[in-house]
Amino acid sequence: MTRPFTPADAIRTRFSEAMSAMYRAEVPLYGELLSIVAEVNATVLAERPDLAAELAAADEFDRLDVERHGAIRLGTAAELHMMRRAFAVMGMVPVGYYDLSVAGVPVHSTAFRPVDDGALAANPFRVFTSLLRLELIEDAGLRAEAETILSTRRIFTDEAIHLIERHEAQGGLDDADAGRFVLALLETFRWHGDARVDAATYDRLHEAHRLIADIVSFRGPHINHLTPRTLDIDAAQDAMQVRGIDAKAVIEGPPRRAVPILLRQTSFKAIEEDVIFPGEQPGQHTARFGEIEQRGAALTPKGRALYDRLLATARGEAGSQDASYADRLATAFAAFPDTVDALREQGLAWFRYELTEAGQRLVTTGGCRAGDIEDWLAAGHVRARPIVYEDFLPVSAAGIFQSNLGGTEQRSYAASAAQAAFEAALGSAVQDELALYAEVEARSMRAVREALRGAAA
Ligand code: OOG
Ligand code: NI
Repeated sequence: MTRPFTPADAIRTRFSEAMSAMYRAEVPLYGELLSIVAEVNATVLAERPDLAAELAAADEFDRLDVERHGAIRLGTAAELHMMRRAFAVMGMVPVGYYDLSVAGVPVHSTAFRPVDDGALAANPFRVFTSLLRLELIEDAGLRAEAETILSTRRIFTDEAIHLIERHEAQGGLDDADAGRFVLALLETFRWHGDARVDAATYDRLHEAHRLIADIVSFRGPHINHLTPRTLDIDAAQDAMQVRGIDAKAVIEGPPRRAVPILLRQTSFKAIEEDVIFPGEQPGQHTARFGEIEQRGAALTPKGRALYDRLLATARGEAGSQDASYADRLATAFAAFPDTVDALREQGLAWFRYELTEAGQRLVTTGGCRAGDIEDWLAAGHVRARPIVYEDFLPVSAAGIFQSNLGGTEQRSYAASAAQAAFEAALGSAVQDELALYAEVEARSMRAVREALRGAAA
């Protein structure tokens, strides 16, 4: 007799809820962020019923309250490999490659997330997962030491590994196993204040890069932040300041816009936490923080190139004192079209095409419709909705990393992207996020054409 398997979506939701509860207990300020975001979102939805309707139509309304991302930093290829297998149990696959060495952060990363429409609508929980690039530690002695320290730690419990293997062998987990898996995997993300290295070693790692100390010194890759999604990040940022939360000075990403694009993010500074080194020696460590994000339209390669260019313009003018960063950003982005129609007509964003009610009526009454998408859009039989961006931005991620590493230090690595090495460690290729958006758009166009041309037949 075979028992039914628990859907991956349900396991992912249970896990993200358990992680959120754990992080709330560990970092109470995160709980405050959640209430700020809940308040802001409720206000926005009350003031803008049109937005509520749009979100509902785009299958984004129900997921709003559960939507969040987290981040971890791993030390070895073997850890990343097992992490991929663990996330697979929850329907999360690696999407995208982010090289952060260019920003002075000695890691490269991917985002584990669901990719199917249904899974994204149920719960788009994502985990930004970084892998330390040991080869970027200059001091050969320290590099070898870090490698030895990491080689002896076990970040997964036996139970977690056992259930991952069972999931692979059976093709799923029953409900009891799914519950056990969630609890067992949660242990990997838990904070452990007792360092595995002595204070002197910690200091040397810290001197090489604060991030290296964070990754190498502890028993596991503690979750370092969780990020709820807000519908108005400026209001949420103000609310943080009103409550006296030490928020990052600038919001990363594009400026505020009528049609939000990509991703805007801000965070509160990492908290100082007590740690204990072997021999009961007390110390402090700073790594864990809270973040909020606002998501907008996914951009095509053309749109992304324009975004990158305008962002570089705003950032590059840092020397031109007079204007604030926010002003420079707003000025630069005046060149980015800000209506749904312009974004679509100029091929800057990805869209999902669907029948309007009039279009549906046409299909059911067997009416005939010649032409193609543009004609149907003009006739009001089809509508196009921007596809929400489900991924991350390397420049923003680097800004988030930096502001939570104390902010002052600036390293630079003469490194280049090493996607092949990352994928070898991962044990699979990462999915190309642009291909995923292109596929969603193409599929929606096909469905619309089939419906309307079928009606004509
Ligand atoms: C990850 C920082 C990146 C984001 O939202 O861009 C990130 C980290 O600090 O480990 O989470
Ligand atoms: Ni983040």
